[in-house]
Amino acid sequence: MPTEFCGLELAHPVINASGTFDAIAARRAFGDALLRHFPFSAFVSKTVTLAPRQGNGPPRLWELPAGLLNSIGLPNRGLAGYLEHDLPELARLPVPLIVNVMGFTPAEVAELVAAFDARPEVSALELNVSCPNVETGLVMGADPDEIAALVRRVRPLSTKPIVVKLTPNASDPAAVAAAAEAEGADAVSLLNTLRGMARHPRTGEPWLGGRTGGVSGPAMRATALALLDAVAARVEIPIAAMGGVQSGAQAADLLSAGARLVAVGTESFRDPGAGSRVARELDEIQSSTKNVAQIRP
Ligand code: RRO
Repeated sequence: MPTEFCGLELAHPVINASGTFDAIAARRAFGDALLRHFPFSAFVSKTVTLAPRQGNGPPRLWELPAGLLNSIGLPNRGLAGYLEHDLPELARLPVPLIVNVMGFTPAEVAELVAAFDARPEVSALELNVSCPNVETGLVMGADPDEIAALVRRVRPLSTKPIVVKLTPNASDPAAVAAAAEAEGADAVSLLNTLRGMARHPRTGEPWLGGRTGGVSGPAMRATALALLDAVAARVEIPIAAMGGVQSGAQAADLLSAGARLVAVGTESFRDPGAGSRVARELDEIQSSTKNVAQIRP
């Protein structure tokens, strides 16, 4: 199932959702077998910020009946630490590397985009815009004008494909996607997590150290399909879709709703090989659909 995405030639349409698969830890756990059987056709790194971050205090997770609530809070080494420690390891993966970046002002995003433009190990950039612009107080990915201004600013700084990751915590994410496309984004990905909360079962206080978190997993499947349907009607650039995918059939739903790629996220926490399994099941579905089409055109 070779698939083209923003000029990248991928072996199949299944990638990972940012922050849901730690390829460096997986390499330590599984050794070179990980490289021989890498579950995804491209690897999206966890979010990198300019400065190092500790992340949120515990607890960071809460299990839901059909998914996960997380409030990890972007722990990462920061740009310099990522370039020194993470990038050399991720460059050894057998698939193209897409680096996910987040800044708290457009200037910070610009600095990150320019820094990664200079790195040949990086095939594309994904902008995580699910955070407030500290200058305007608006969540960048929730407002079409904020996104337009951001993409206009960073687009000239990189020749690499730029993917804008949409948040469902917006009144009109399809308008955000259209604004990103108009300013030169090469693709959009959707969706980031939906804001949610859990209360401590005994004290009634907020459970998560970060107070609120983001819902992912099967609970998000219907939301992802509806959002994808709306975005696919508004943009022509390719879409990488995700939201609770656990099987090839669910990946096929996203492809038929207009996605070019499908990302596996929360399912990888349960089964680190989920990406390979979903790709295999998807291949079987696509082959049998083609056979049926040949019998009954
Ligand atoms: O680190 C997080 O808590 C986090 C991020 Br940056 C994100 O984009 N989405 C999410 O669900 N959690």
